[in-house]
Amino acid sequence: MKKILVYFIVLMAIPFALKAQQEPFHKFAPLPYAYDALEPYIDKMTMEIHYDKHHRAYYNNFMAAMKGTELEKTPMLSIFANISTQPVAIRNNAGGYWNHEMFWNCMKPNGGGTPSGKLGDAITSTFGSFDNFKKQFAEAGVKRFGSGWVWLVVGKDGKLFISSTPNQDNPLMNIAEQPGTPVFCLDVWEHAYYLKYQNKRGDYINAWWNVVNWDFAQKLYAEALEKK
Ligand code: MN3
Repeated sequence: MKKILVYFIVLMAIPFALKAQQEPFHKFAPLPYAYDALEPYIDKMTMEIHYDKHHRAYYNNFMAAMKGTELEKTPMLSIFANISTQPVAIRNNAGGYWNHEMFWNCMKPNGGGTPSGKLGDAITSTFGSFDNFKKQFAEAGVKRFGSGWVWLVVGKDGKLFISSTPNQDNPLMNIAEQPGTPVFCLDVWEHAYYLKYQNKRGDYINAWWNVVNWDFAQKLYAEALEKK
């Protein structure tokens, strides 16, 4: 009787084992909220196209570019730490995939406000005030020539700084001019705002502060400090 029970359990487990095997190591995560959840600041159509077309294309191209290589089972942080050894298709699409997943989490419905706790304290002491931080962060976004990102980063010394990267690069990449651990980011590619804000990138950034997710940044900041 016991043997039959063991056989039964093993048989029941097979579909789960197969599913685990088929599931890719690098996953395409669902958007953490509805497409229209960030209205009126970020419009529904922009979110649909940004997530379901742009982000998905980066993911699919990343999957295709690494097919059959060890990257299929390599953690993103290791890929980024050695990105200089990879073809440009990996650099652009791994970056595009990972940066966007972070960006979705840096926003939430009914977001905004100011960060509290340790991150809030660190921002105030580093930049003088929260308003100064916002001003410098927005300036980095407006000044980024062409397409790219703005980041709030924890450096090797544990201190915060603002940086901007071109294209789909990020501060985790070993080719970054200012490397570190990002805790907060803003997409300033035109596809992130053009439908609603056209050429007015500054207006997009002003509106974006209303949907930022400081809880997420706070969590990443605590994790970054723990790793020191
Ligand atoms: Mn984008």
